[in-house]
Amino acid sequence: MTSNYGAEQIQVLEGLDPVRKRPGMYIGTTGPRGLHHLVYEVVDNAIDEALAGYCDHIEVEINADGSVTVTDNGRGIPTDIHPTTGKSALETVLTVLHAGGKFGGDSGYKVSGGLHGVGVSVVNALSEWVEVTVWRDKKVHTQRFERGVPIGELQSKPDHETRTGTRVSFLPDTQIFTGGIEFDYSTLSGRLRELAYLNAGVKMTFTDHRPDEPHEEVYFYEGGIRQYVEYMCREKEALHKDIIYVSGERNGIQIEVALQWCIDAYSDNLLGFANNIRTIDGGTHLEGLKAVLTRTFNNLARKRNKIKENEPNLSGENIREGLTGVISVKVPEPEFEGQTKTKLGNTEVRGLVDSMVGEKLNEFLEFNLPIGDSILEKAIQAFKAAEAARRARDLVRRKSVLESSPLPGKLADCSSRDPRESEIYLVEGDSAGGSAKQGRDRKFQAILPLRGKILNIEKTDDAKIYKNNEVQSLITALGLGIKGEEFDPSQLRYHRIVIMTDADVDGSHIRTLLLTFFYRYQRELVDQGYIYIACPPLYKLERGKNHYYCYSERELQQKIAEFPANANYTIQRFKGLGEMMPEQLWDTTMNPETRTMKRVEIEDAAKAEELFTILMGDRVAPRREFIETHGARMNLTDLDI
Ligand code: 0RA
Repeated sequence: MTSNYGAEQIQVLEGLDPVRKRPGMYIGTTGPRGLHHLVYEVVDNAIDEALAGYCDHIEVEINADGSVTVTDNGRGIPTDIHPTTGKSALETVLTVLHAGGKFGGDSGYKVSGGLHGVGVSVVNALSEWVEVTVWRDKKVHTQRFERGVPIGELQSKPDHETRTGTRVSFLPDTQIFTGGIEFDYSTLSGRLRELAYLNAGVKMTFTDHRPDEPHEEVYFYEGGIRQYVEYMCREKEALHKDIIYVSGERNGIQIEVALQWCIDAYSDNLLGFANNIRTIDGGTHLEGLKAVLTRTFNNLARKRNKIKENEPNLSGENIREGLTGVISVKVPEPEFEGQTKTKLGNTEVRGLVDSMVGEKLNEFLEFNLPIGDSILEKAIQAFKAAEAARRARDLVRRKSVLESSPLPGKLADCSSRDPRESEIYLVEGDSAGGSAKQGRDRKFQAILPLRGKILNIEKTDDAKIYKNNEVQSLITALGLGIKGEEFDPSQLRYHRIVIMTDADVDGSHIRTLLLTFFYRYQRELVDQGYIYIACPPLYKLERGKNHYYCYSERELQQKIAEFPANANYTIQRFKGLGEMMPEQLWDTTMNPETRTMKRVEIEDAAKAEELFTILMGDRVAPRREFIETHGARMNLTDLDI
C-alpha cells in the first residue's frame, strides 16, 4: 500500500458560515431533494473509499428520531493533527469547506463530483448535530458537532478490535430545511440500489428504524451493471441469453457497458452514468456509445450481406430498438453541463468510449455470430416499420393540412387565444370531464376528457400510436406536430398542460402513461416545464360549520389529531374526481389562487417511463405484483423527489 495520508495534506480553506447563509449554492435546494443530498454526500465519501479498494460494506440507517447514520468499513477518516490548524484531520474535514477533497493524493479514485461532491463539511454545516466515529489504529475516535461547531475535542479510546471505518450520524437542521426533514424511504432505497448496481461488489445495507418493526434491505450485486440491465429487462423477453458486457480503462477513464436487446420492446432505454451520477441529459459517453453501435452493426450488416450495396444504412434508432443498456464511466475530472448539471461534457470521453467499445464489441460479435445476426434481424424489422410509419405520418400530415386539423370534438376549449395564460386539463373519463367542465373558468381553462387507457405504447409502433384516436385528439388539441420533427413552441396552444387523474391505481396508471407519452414523444414539453400534475384532495373533513380538504392520509390524521378528544366530525373520501361537486373541484384543484400543482421534471417523467414498461409489459403476473406492492406508494408525493 503506497497511500500515506498525513494531516498536512489538507489545505486550509473556508469555514462553514457561507454554507449556512446560502445552502442552495451547495446542495441546490433546501427542499426534499437537497435534504436527500445530505445522505448521498456521506454515502459518496464511503463509495470513494470502496473505489479506492478499502471498503466493501456501507450501511445506511434512518434512525427512529429521523436522523441518518452511514457506516462504512473503509480506512476511517484520518485523526492525526493538522500542523497548521492544530486540529485533527477529522475535525478539519468536518469543519472546513472542501477539505475532504484535498485528500487526493494516491489514495485512488476520487469520484464524487458534479451534483454532490461538496464535502461532508456541508452536511455538518446544515445539520442540527453530527456525530462521527472513526475506527482506526486500534482506537475508537468520536467527536460531536452542532450546526457545524465542534462540541468538545476529539475523544480517542483504545479499541479491543482491529476494525477500521467511519460512522457519520446526522440530524438535518430544521432551521435550514424549513419544509421538513423527513427522509423518503423509496427515494433513498432507489438511489442506494442504483449505487450497488454501479459499484459491483459493494454491499449496501439499508435499514429504516422508524416503523415499529425495522425494515431492512440489502443490495449487493457482484455482476454490477450487468445485473442492473437484467433487472430492467426482467419482464421482457430477451433476444439473446447473456448480457453483452464490455469494460476497460482508457486514459484514466473507466468505461463499462452492459447491453441487452429484447424481442418485445420497441424503444431504446439506455441509461448513462458518469461518476455514479445519472446523466439524464446524456452527454459524450452516450454519444460515443450510440455512434459505435450504429457503426459496428452497419458494418456487420454489410459483412453478413444483410444489407445490399445499394441499400441505405440502418439508422441508430433502428439498431437501438428494443435495447436496454447501461453505460457507466468514471472520469477523474468530470464536467457536468446543462441547467441541472446532468449532462457529461468531457469531449475526450466520446472518442474513448467509441474506440474501446468498438474493439471489444467486434471481438464479442466475432465469437457470437448468432447474437449479432438476431440483433440485425430486429434492426432490419425496425427499419421496415419506420418506413411504414413515415408513410403513415405523411398521410396524417397531408390530411391535417387539408382539413387544417380541426380541434377534437370532445375538447371543451377556453376562450382565450393566448397560450401563455391558457391551461388544458387532461382528465380521465367523461364523468370527471363533466365536473371539470362545469367547475372550470372557461376563459383560460380547457378540458380534454380522455377515454380509459389511451393505449399501450410499449407494445406498438409509431404508426399505430399516431393513428390512435386519443393520441390524435391530444396532439391536435395541444397544437403539436409529430415526433422527430422540430418542436415548435409557438404552436403550443396552452402553456400549462395539467394531468388530472383520480387518486387511485387506475388514475396513477393513466398518469404514468401520459407522462411516458410526453417523455418519449414530446420531451421538449417536459424539458420546458409545460407539464403539470393536479393535486386533488383525497378527503373532506367536516366538523361543525368548518370544513377542511386533506391531500394525504397523513394530513387527515394530523388534522384530526388537532381536534379535542371527543370531537364530532365526518370524513368524506373522494373516490374519484367525478364524485366532487364542480365548485369543490374548482376550489380545491383548479382555482389558481388556492390550488397546488406540481410541475413535472424530467426525472419524474423518466421514472414514469421506467414504471410504464413494467405496467405495460406483456406478462400479467409481474404487473399485478408491482401494482399490489407499489400501488399505494405511486401517489403524488412520489413525483416530488
Ligand atoms: C480522507 C482521507 C482518507 C479517507 C477519508 C478521508 C475518508 C472519509 C470518509 C467519509 C466517510 N467515510 C470515509 N472514509 C474515509 C484516507 C485515509 C488513509 O489514507 O488512511
